[in-house]
Amino acid sequence: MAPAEVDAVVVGAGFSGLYMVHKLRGLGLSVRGFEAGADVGGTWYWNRYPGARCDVESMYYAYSFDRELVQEWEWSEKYSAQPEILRYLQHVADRHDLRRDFTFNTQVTAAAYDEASSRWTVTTSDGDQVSARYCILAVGCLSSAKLPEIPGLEQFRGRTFHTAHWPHEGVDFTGQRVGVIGTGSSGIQVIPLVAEQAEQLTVFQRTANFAFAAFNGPADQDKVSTIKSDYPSVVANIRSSYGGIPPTNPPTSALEVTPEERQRRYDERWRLGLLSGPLQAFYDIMVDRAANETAAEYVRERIREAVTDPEVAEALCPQGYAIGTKRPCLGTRYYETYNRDNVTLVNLRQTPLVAITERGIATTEGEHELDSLVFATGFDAMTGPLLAIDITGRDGATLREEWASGPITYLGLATAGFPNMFHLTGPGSPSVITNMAVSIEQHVEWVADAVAYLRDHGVAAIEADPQAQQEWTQHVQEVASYTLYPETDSWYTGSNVPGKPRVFMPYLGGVGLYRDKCQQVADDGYPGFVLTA
Ligand code: NA7
Repeated sequence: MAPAEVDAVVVGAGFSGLYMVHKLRGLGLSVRGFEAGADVGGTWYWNRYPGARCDVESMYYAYSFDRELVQEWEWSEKYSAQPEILRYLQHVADRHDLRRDFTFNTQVTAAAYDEASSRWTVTTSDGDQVSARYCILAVGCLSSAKLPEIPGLEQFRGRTFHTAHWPHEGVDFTGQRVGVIGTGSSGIQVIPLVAEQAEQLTVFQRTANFAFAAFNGPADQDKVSTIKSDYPSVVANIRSSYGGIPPTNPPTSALEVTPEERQRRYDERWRLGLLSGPLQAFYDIMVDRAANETAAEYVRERIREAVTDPEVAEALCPQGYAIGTKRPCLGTRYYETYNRDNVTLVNLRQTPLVAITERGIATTEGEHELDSLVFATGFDAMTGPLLAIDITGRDGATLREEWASGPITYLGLATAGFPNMFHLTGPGSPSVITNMAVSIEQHVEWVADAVAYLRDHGVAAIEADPQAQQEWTQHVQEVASYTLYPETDSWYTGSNVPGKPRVFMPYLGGVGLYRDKCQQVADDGYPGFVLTA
C-alpha cells in the first residue's frame, strides 16, 4: 500500500512540535505529527522527577504567539515546576486542537528522501510510512537520555530510575537507601527532595557543578501585571536580547572595579537566578579567565557558607573549569541538603566508581549498599535525538555519516544533502544557551515563513548550500573560540558521551543577532539555500 501523503511530517510534540503543527495548519498544509510519548509535552512529559523545574522565569518561558493566552494564563510560581508546564502545554494542545494531527506512542525510526518526487518517506516504530514534502524534526535538544558507562548495571537487584524517564505514578523512597549518580541540573533538583524522603541518600559526584540559588516563590503579581500590560514591548525586548530574557548588557569589566564593588554587584545579582544573575554582572565573565574566576570564587563562597562541614563544602566547590561553561544549575536548598544527617557525598574524583553490583555501587573505597539507584546522568545532547533517527538524504547519504566529525548545518536549521528537512533548535543555533521558548518560536516562525514562500514561488525543494553551511559552521566555531566555553568538557561539546566528536554545538551569537541574520536570509530570498523549482 502506498504511504499516506501529507505536506509535512513533524516529529515531536514538545514546545517546538506543537507550535510547528499549529503554524503549518494555519498555512493550510496537511500535517502529520509523531510523538514517542503518550501525550504532548516533550521534555516536560518525560522529566517528571521530583523537583523538576524550569530555570527560566515562567513569564518568559512560555509561548508569545497566543496573546490571549499570555493574558489569561496564571503561573503560580516565579519558576514553574514540571507539572505546571506540562499542564500549560496540554492546555495549548486543547486550545488549538493540536492532538488530532499527532500519533502518540510512536517513534519515528527512519526518514528517507526521494529526489525524483522531492519528498520524504517517514517510517515509524509501528512500521507505518508517510510521504511528506517537508520533514521537520522537532525532537528537542535534551531528549536522548544517557545511562552511565559503568559495568554491572544489569546486576543491581534494587530499582533503577533515570530522571528523564521517571515513572508517571511517582516513586516512594520512604525507608530506602538511595543512590543518585550525577550532579547536573537534574541531580541538583532531585537530590534535596529524595533526601527528604529516603532513609539514607548517597550522592555520587564526578564533577562538582555551580548551582545558583533560585529564590523561588509565588509569582510576583505586580511584576506579572507589568509584563502583561506591556507585553508587545517585553517580547520585542527579549527577542532582540542575547539570552531570550530581558537584557542586562553590563558595561563594566569584572577586573576594572574594586573587590568591594565587585562583591556588591555579585550580591545584587545573586537573587536573580541564572540568566540574569552573577554571570551577567560584568561583560567579560564568559570571555576572560581572570574575570570568570572572580564569579566562580563568589559562588564557591556561597557554597562554603551553605555547607557546614568544610571538607564536604570543598568537595562541592567546582574547580578546574570556568563557571558557566558547563551548564550551571538553579537549585533550591541544594547545598544545604548536605548538612542533613542522612546525606553522604561520595567524591568520585577521589574514589572512582568501579562497578554497579547486585547490592549497590562499588567505588575504589568499598561498596555502598542501596535499595534504589537514580541516574541523573544526562543526555546525548543536541545531535543525539536527530541521529537516533535513520535519516537518509540525497544519493543515499546519511546524516550519521555527514555529521560523523560533528554537526555541520546552515543556521542550525538545515543540512546540505537533506532537502526539505529542518531541525528546529538544531546544532549551530542559539538553542540551549538561551531561553528555549524564545528560540523555538523564532525557528518555528522562520520555517513556516520559508514553507509559505516556497509554496507561493512554486519551489519544490529547499536545501542548504554546502559552501554557506561550511561558512556558518566555521562562524559558529569562531564565535565560540572567543569565549571560554569550548575549553570545558560538557554536553555542549559532546564530551559527556564516549566517542562523540568534541565540537562546541550551540551558536553563541545570541538570540537577537541570530534572529536578524535569519530574517535577512528570508528577506533576501534565501541566499545560502538552493531552491529547486
Ligand atoms: P548533565 O548536566 O549532563 O549532568 C549529568 C551528570 O551526570 C553530571 O554530573 C555528570 O558528571 C554525571 N555523570 C554522567 N555519567 C557519569 C558516570 N559514568 N559516572 C559518574 N557521573 C556521571 O545532565 P542533566 O540531566 O543534569 O541536565 C541536562 C540539562 O537539562 C541541563 O543542563 C539543563 O539544560 C536541562 P560529569 O559532569 O560528566 O563529570
